[in-house]
Amino acid sequence: METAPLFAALGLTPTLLTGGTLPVSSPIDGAGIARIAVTGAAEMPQVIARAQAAFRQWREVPAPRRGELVRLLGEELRAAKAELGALVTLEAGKIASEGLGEVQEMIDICDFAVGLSRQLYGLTIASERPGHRMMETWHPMGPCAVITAFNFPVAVWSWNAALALVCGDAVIWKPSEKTPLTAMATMNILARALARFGDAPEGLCQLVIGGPEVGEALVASRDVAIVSATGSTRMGRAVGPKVAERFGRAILELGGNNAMIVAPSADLDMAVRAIVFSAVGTAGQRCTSLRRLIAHHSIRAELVERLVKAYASLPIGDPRAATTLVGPLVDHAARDRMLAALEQARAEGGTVHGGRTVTAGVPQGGAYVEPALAVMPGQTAIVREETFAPILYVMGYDSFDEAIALQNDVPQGLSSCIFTLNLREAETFLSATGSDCGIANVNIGPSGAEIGGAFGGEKETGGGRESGSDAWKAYMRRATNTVNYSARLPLAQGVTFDF
Ligand code: UN1
Repeated sequence: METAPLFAALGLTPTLLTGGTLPVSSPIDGAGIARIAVTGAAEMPQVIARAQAAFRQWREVPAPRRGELVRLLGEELRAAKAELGALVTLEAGKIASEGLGEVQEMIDICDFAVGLSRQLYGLTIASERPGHRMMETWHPMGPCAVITAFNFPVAVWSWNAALALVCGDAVIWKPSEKTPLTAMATMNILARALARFGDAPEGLCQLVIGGPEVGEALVASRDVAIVSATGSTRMGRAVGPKVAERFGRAILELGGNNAMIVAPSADLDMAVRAIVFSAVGTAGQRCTSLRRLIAHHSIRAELVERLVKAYASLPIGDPRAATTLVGPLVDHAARDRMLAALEQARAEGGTVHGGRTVTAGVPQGGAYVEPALAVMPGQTAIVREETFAPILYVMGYDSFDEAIALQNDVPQGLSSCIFTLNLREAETFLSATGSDCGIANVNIGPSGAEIGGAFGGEKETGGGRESGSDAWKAYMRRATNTVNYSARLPLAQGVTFDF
C-alpha cells in the first residue's frame, strides 16, 4: 500500500505528521516518515485531571453499556484491519501477516472484553454468623496508564484498554517513541467508535507522546490508579518501585528469556517448525521469542543441522513483500546490540551460525540481519540476558532434571515449552516442580499466545498479568461486603463484648 493513501485512510493528516519535534522513521529503510508533536511534561497534570474527571463519570455507566463501546471499537478495528496492519508493518517493520495478526489480536480482545462486560462477577461467601451474608463486589479503580513498547505497538494497548474500559477505568496511553503513528491511528479508529457510542465522557481515552518525563508523570501521580507497563526489565525497575512507593497498582510485563526443551521422543519435524517461527518470527523481537534451546544430547546435533539448513532458506527483506519471513530489526542500535551479543557468545565458547548483517537484496538503510544460532558450551552469562534480536542459543542436556534446571536458571520467567511425546515429562514440566514461567506449553512454541489466557510472567518479567482469564481483576478494586439481615449483632471469632 502506498504511504500517502495509507496515512489518509487512518486519519493521519499532513498537519499531524509535520512540524513537530519527534522524528519518526520506518525500520524498512530508515527513512523519515513524519515529525510529530510531543506532549510536554507541563501538560501532564491536565491530562491526568481529565482522565480523573472522565473516570468519575464512566464508573457510573453500567458495565454492559461500557462493553458496547468496546464492541464498536472491535467493529471499527475489523473495518480498518488492512490499513492498521500495513501501518504496523511500516512503523515497526513486522512482516505483513504479523502486522495483520497484531490487529486481529486487538479484535479478539475486544470480543473477549464485550463478553466480560456482563461477567464482572464477585463471589458470595458463607458467613460464620447467623443471619449474615458475605460477598465480594468489583468496582472501577481509576485512570489506568498504559505504557507500551515498539514491538507490539497497538495490541498491548488493546489488551489493557479493552479490559480497563469495560472495568470502568479511564485510559492514558504512552506508546513507544519509536511507534507513535500506529498509536495515533488507533486513537482515530477509537474516535469512530466513540462517535457512534455517543455519550462517552471527554478524556476517557487519551494519548500522550513523548519521552521518559511523560512516563514519569504518569508513574508518579497518585491520580493514576494503575500503571500497566510493557518493556525492558530496566524500565520495570524504574517504574515498579515508584508506583509501589505511592501504593499504586503496577502491572508489569518485562523481559523474557524463553526456552524450549526438546526431549529424545520429540516430533522433530514439528519442533523445527515451532523453533523457526518462535526464534525468527518478528525478527526475534517478541517478548515471547524463543531464545534458548535445550536439546537432549542424543538429538542435538541433528536438530542443529536441520535448523542451520532451515535458517539458510529464510527469505530476509522488505516486510511488505508477501514472501518475506524475516523483516528488519527496529533500528541500527538493535543490530549493534545483536552483533555485540554474538561476539560475547563467541568469547564464551559458542559457535555461531548466521548472524551477519544483510545488505544485498534488502531495502537500503534498514537493519537487516541473518537470524543466528549460537551453539553454547553451557548457560553462560550472555545466554542469561535478553537480547531483543533473532539469536537462538543452543545447549545440550543429559537428564530431564538437568533440562528443567537449565530452563529455570535465568532471571526472567515469561514463557517456556517442551517438545516431548512422553507424558511424564510433559506433565512434570507443567507441574509445581517444572517450568517456573507464567506461560508453559507442550508441543507448541513459547510465542504467539492467544488472548484468552492470562499473559505475563514471573521473576524479572515482573509478575503482571494482562489479557484473558481473570486478568481483568487487576483493573478493578475489590470490596468485601458483610450484610447483617438479623436482629442481633454477633461478633466473629466468638468474641464477646457485652456492656
Ligand atoms: C510482546 O511481545 O510484548 O504471545 C507480546 C505473543 C503475542 C504477544 C507478545 N501474543 O507472542
